[in-house]
Amino acid sequence: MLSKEMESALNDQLNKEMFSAYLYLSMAAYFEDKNLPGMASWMRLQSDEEYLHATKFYDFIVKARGRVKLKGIDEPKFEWDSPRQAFEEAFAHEQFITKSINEIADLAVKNNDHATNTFLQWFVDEQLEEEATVENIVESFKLIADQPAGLFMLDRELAQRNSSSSE
Ligand code: OFO
Repeated sequence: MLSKEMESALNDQLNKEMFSAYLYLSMAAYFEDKNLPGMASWMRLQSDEEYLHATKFYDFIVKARGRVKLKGIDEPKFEWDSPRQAFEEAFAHEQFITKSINEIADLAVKNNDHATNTFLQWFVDEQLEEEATVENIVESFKLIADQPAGLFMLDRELAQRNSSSSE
């Protein structure tokens, strides 16, 4: 059985994952508007992944006999100065999510809640991967330095992502 403190932290994280899905869907719409279909598709898949992350929290809370409490999702940003800025913000957001996951894992350790701590280890690994993936894209943006041909190539490259590339 989850402690009330743990239940609340897991529900908060569920909300953050839903916000991530919303944020990346908003970025996908931004890229659609900029005629960058590869980046739009990449972000759309990222949004789908975040929804899956949220439902992993949902399923765990139910399994651990806690109570899921859904909260309002903040309105995501609508406009970015450039495609590069959107990916830089996605990277910063992933760093924020990593910090949040680590804090819940710390809480689980402090409370001797081994089941929650074990559940969270999947997310600890996933965050390593997510940060590395988005950071690589940010590095590619730096290399192309706003050249249209480079942007076109990067868009084509990001279009290659498929839903099975990561969970
Ligand atoms: Fe759920 O990993 Fe990104 O936010």
